[in-house]
Amino acid sequence: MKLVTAGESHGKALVGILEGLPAHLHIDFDAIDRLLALRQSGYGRGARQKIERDRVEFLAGVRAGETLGSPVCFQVANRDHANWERVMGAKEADTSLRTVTRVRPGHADLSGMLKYGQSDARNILERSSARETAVRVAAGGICRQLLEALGVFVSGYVSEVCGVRDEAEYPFEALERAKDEPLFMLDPKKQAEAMALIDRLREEGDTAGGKICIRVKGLKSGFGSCMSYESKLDGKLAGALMGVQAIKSVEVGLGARVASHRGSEVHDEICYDGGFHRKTNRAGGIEGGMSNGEEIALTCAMKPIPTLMRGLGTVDFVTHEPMRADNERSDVCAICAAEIVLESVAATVLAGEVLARLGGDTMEEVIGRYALLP
Ligand code: EPS
Repeated sequence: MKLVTAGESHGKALVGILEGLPAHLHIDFDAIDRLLALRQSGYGRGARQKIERDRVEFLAGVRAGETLGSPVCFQVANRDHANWERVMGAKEADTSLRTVTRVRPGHADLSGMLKYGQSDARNILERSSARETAVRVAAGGICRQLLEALGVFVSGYVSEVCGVRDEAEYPFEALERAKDEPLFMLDPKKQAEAMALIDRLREEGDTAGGKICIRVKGLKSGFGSCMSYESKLDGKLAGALMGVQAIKSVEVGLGARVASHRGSEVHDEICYDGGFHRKTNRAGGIEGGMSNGEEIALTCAMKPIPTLMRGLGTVDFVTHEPMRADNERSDVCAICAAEIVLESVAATVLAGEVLARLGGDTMEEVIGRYALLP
């Protein structure tokens, strides 16, 4: 299965094409729209989210609510495009409008301009913008529905905002209620502290990142492979999750903590009770590059949004004069959006792994083959 996305932040729409889905996958359109709405939610977002009302629209590959086995094409419209038609028109555009030359530290602006021969960062930031993740959430929404038909569920929560940390461990069933919380945090005291911090940062023209825990329940063992380095499941997940805007690290299970503990404190002892299990899950459900049947546990770090309202020091791209970086408006913290995006990207990788291993032209074949796995 392959996902291609296209679209600029203030262009007409974001588009995705998913190729390789089996026929007869029932699509719950409302469930995808609920994920899109969740991606727009969260304490600390900026004014843009008041403009957008993201909805998925299918253009191809789905008929009467079911996939046909052909490539599935879908779009999420940019409502803000109505305000940007003169700037972003495909055939005619006034490129003297809304130019950005005071390149922003932490963004793709400067490296992108040098690489693509542009003198206006608009031509870079429109695509590097995290707005693109809306369509990856739509793709992930489709993939989650495939996984759910097999009994595989993806969830998660926010475990840190800019140093305000929740280190508690939660059972999978407790995670879903995070989506009812303003910062997707499960500890009310920590969440209140994080919200107060976001208020303070907004006043100071600053931004915050944080950490997100993603968990997957119900995936059988043997997805990914120990046989070649490219097929390791942890490598594929980490690569895809690092491909989400602003994600700077991905840890599996104990992650970086493995370095400071002895073997007996890191590895999970094996037992048998009618099936093989681990007594603990420090490996985060992946050993030797393969799922081991335990929950998959991933922790991702998001950097603070690089557009600061107070502007970091930079130089103008054209004049080379030192000045404060450009800003038009900015989120203070988009950790909830990132949480939904990371769940969606993990679901897309795992659905791809399931289809690569099992094949199947129809959902019935995929479900039947999955049921035969130990
Ligand atoms: C983004 C900048 C902001 C965010 C945007 C990502 O948009 P604008 O420049 O239009 O104010 O709101 O995110 C979204 C629009 C979204 O839907 O997530 C950036 O520079 O990455």
